[in-house]
Amino acid sequence: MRRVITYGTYDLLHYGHINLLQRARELGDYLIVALSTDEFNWNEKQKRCYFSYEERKRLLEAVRYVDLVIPEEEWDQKVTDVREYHVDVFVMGDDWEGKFDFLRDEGVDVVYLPRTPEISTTQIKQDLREKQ
Ligand code: C2G
Repeated sequence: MRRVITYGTYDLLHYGHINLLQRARELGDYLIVALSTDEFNWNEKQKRCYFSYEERKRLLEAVRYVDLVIPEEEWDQKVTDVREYHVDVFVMGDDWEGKFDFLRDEGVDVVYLPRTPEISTTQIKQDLREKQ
């Protein structure tokens, strides 16, 4: 079984995220999503999520391409994650191009996939504000 992992906040879940998850899943047989916790989002990414970790986890677990959701609590957990979950492929959108190449030293394929250009949570929030 070829196991794939990817990381992210996934708040507000949108079709750009689904495009990423679908392509990531197609690179193997099993997809793990390491989902940023509320604390990690605020402390490390200054992101205050609309949905809590539990709500975001529930949404992702309902996505057909996702097999397992685990917490992302720190930047440095990726090496232990790929070892612990016997990961073959690490996938991120290409806004992260080059940032995780070190994982190749763990024998993991590192793949950066093109982002879906026209959609982002920031864009959604901006559109909603303008429509009020
Ligand atoms: N993404 C995408 N297209 C978009 C928006 C996002 O392909 N229009 C991808 C991102 O490239 C990322 C994933 O969807 O691979 C999740 O996006 P975010 O929740 O914004 O993830 P991020 O905050 O970048 O967290 O340790 C890594 C971090 O946790 C990544």
